[in-house]
Amino acid sequence: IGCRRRPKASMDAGNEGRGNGAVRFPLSSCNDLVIQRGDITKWFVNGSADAIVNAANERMLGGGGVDGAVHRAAGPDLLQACKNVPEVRPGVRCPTGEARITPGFSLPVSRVIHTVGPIYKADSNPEASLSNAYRNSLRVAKENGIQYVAFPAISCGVYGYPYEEAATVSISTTKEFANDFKEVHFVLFDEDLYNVWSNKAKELL
Ligand code: AR6
Repeated sequence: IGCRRRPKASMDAGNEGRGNGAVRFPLSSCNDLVIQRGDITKWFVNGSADAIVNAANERMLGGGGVDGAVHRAAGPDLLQACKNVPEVRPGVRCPTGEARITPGFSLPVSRVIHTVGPIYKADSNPEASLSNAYRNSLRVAKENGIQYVAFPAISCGVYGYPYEEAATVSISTTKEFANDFKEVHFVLFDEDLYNVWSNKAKELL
C-alpha cells in the first residue's frame, strides 16, 4: 500500500517561501523534510493542518528573535493565550526541552508550538535538551493532528548553539517521526544556517 506524494509543482503552493531555494529530502517513502530560507511567520502549506514552532523561553511571554516576530505576526491574543498556560513553577510555563501549543491567531497557520531550547553554554547537556525540544514539539504536533510543521533553528540565535551540531540534532530527531507528518520544514533566516542544514540533510537523509 503506497502513499501518494504531492505533485512537485504544487509543493510550495501558498508559501511565500517559494523561490527561496527550498530543497527536499525524503524522510520516508511518503514524506519529506524541506529546507528553505525565509521568515517563519509567513510560512504555511495547508493552513488548518499547519503549525509553526516558536523558539520561546521558559516564561513564554515573548522576547526577541523569532519569538518577537511570532508574537508580532500573531497579534496580542497570542500573549493572552500564553499567559493562560499554567506555570509549572513560579515564572516557568514551559521548562527547557518541553513544548506547549496555542492557536496561531493572525498567523497563516492554525497553531503555534512553543518550545524552549537550551542556552548552549549554561546547559549541562545541551544536546539532550535540544533533542527533547524537537521531539516534544513533534509529539505535541502529532497529538494535535498537525500534518505540516515548520521549525526555525531553535537555540541558534541568542542561545548560542553551534549551527552544525544543532543541525545534526534537529535532523536526526526529526527522523524519529518519519511517518507521522506529511512534511517537516526548516525555515531558516540566514544563508549560513540554510547551507549548514542542507549539507547535514544530504549527509543524514
Ligand atoms: N523566521 C525564521 N527564523 C528566524 C526569524 C524568523 N522570523 N527571526 C529570527 N530567526 P532566536 P534562540 C532565527 O534568538 O536562540 C528570544 O528572545 C534566528 O536568526 O530567536 O532559541 C526568546 O524569547 C536564529 O537563527 O532563538 C528566548 O529568550 C533562530 O531563529 C531566546 O530568544 C533562533 O534565534 C531564544 O533563543
